[in-house]
Amino acid sequence: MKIEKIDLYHITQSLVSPFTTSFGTELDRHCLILALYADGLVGWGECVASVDPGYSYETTQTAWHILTQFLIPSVLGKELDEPEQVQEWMSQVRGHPMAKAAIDQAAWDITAQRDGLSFAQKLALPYPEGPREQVSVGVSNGIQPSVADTLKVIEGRLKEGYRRIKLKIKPGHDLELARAATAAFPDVAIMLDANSAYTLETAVPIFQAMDDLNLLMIEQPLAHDDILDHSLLHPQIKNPLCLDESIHSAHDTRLAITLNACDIINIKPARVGGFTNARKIHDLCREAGIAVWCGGMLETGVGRAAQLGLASLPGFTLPGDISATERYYKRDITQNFTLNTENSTIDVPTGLGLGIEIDFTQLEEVTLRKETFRNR
Ligand code: OSB
Ligand code: MG
Repeated sequence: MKIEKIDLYHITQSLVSPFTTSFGTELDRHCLILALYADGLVGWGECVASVDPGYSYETTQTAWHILTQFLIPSVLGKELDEPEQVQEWMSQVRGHPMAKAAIDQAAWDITAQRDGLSFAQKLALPYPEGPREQVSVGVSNGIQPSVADTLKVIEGRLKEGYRRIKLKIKPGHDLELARAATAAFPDVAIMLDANSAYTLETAVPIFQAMDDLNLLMIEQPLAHDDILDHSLLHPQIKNPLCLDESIHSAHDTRLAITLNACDIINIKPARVGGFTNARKIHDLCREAGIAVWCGGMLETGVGRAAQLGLASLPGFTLPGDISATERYYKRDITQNFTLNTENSTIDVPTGLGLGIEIDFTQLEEVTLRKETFRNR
């Protein structure tokens, strides 16, 4: 398939409620949406880099720059056979995984459509069991003003049907919160995400004090670029330790496994440059007995459909940060994804490719900037 044209949209949508983490608050969610045209088909990708470089160094603006100046020119006019090729074409650019993930996702989508497969089926081709039809999901909750407010939020989430609750924490909003939440909801799978807010010295006493709380896991307590200190923290605490920010590649994964730095890895397709790398990390973890789950970045329906495909692979044994559309947006740019409340799952799309319907009226409504690139 010859890649003839790419449309890039910078969009902004209001979140249903503000999302506060240890690195800041988001209310208006910006992202880039990419449409890749070849052989009469369109593949869709999402770049989830945020406005601020708080989660990673990438921002909406750096991603726009890297995509328009380097990545889009590196793929336009190329003959696309299989999606793995785009990683090779984009390899002249160091880093910038979120920008790369948008093209990578579109390449998986369009080749799945060509092959008459869903995104999940195409990703699952190497596994005899094939993709799951439903994916277990949880919900990630921002830091609230008080412990009492957090308990109220959890109660609301349980009413909505979620069976796994993630709470964002930061120094000063941690131990008391974890104790109160596990005491109030002893049968609920509760996990904490620190987004790199601690050092080894500050983490040891706080997380040791949580040893008897039976948490599902503690996610990324230490620095975004650290694996070594996580390996030193790991044997000192009882709750399972999960890495998010620290893992960008198969190489980082091998390092974490070799150093015994974690029990679990959160695989965010965006953070690892897309689905080719996400699947490699899944394979390495499966072989090493490291559980994985699919992380999120407050995706639109475009990204959510792809997350569901990834999380349908056999190694994804823990609930993902993939919530229903209504948890994020009033009106999305695709059809809504809804929670199956009887088992806290979302159905994996079964249509060709991502199986999404783009609402072009709404897409236009939320677009701040659009540019078209053609092969010439
Ligand atoms: O650390 O997992 C994270 C959102 C933005 C940046 C970082 C993170 C998150 C989430 C949201 O936790 C997960 C979701 O998309 O629901
Ligand atoms: Mg995280």
